[in-house]
Amino acid sequence: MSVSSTASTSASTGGPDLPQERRVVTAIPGPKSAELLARKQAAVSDGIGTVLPVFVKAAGGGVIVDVDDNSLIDLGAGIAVVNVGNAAPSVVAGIQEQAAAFTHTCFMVTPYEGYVAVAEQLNKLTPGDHEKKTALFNSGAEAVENAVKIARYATGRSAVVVFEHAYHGRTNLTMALTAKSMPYKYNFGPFAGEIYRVPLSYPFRWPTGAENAGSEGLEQAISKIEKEIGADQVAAILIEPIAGEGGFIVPGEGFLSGLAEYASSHGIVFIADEVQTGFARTGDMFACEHEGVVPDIITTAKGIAGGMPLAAVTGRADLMDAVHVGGLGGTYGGNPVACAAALGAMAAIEEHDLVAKARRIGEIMLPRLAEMQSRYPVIGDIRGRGAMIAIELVKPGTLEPATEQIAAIVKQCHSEGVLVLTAGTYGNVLRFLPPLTMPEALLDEALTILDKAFASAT
Ligand code: PLZ
Repeated sequence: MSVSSTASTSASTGGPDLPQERRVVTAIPGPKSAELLARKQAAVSDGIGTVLPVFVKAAGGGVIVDVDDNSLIDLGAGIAVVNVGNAAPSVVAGIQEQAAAFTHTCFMVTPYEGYVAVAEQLNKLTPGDHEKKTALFNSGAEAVENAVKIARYATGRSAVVVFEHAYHGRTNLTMALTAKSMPYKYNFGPFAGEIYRVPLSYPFRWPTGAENAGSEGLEQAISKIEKEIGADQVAAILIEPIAGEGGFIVPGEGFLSGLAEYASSHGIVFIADEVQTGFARTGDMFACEHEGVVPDIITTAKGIAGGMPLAAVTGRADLMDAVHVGGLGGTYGGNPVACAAALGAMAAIEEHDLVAKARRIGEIMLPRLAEMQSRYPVIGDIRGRGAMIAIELVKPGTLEPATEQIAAIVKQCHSEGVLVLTAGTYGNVLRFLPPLTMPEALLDEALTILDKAFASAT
């Protein structure tokens, strides 16, 4: 257990004014968290797992403070959600004002301006200058499901092409779209039909070398579509511009743009799932912008509303309007409080230039990790963009997952007050998703702790 130099303060409210320090004053988890964990185990379904069982009392800037008064450096942002920082002032103000006015009407019953304002913003901020429209939902999975519904309706076709290593959610249709069995799909079938999986360009693991992953990956994916489905049967090609849960796999250059071109020349709807990559995370407002790709439909959630549950489908107006009136919706979709939070979050991204902050985070992290790679051969690959960075751990000189080492490293980071997450089809990827409001000194300290964890684990 280590204790920071700064005196411990008892935080009751979060936000950016929370002392920005790492502070470990008890074992992790501490006694109060342990007590709550026992209650959780008695009351909450075992199906709901926990990465790090410290119970939170406040969070903001780059830290999470637990009920035992430990202050952890947050390299997860609630899985890429609080990009603007936890309890961001503009988000909190929006929520408070809206909640005091009204909390719900159901937009399909009696509409309100906030929903329309969010739609206008998304139509403006997402890639492409064409006419766009938006529909709002509650979760990423729900957005993806609706994007597929819209694409099928508009094309009159049923096949949906997805990729190896993909993650799109946990509902029945999105489980079918997701690649990995354990823990997402195992024993939960039968799954929805007309879903076809094709290879993903995965440079680190590409048999003929990373430099060929873009072009050869594209060739393989298209060949599979042509031979096994038939292009004119395909309603949509659905892809994460950077595969998130799959391990922050950045496809080789030309893969994404090639697929988008192929889709467009065959009347296939190209859907970019930017649920994890969106809202400044990758150093662009949306990850598709990096290669100048303009999707027909884009799904967003997570970073959209600073932590409130909200999701969106934004796309070409002709597609979004193809569905009959009343064909899309849901009781809570575009809840007014969530919409107010989203307007606050989008304002914060612009006001604090969080796109540039995300780039800066990448510029700090990548060279530090590269230097570590020269000392720790267990680091097989470093990848990602902006503030969406990961390292893949392998037995040195092989592609075999280094699963024991990753567990030891994560454990040590957690006990030293640095919250890190894992990912990857093989469970061997350490991923970093700091809030974009992370102070540089804290990021630096987190990397030093990580370095120490590698030293003792490898
Ligand atoms: N699409 C690209 O990353 C959610 C999953 C956490 P929901 N990723 C985090 C977990 O283990 O459940 C995600 C995503 C992409 C869709 C989703 C689904 O978003 O808001 O979790 O439904």
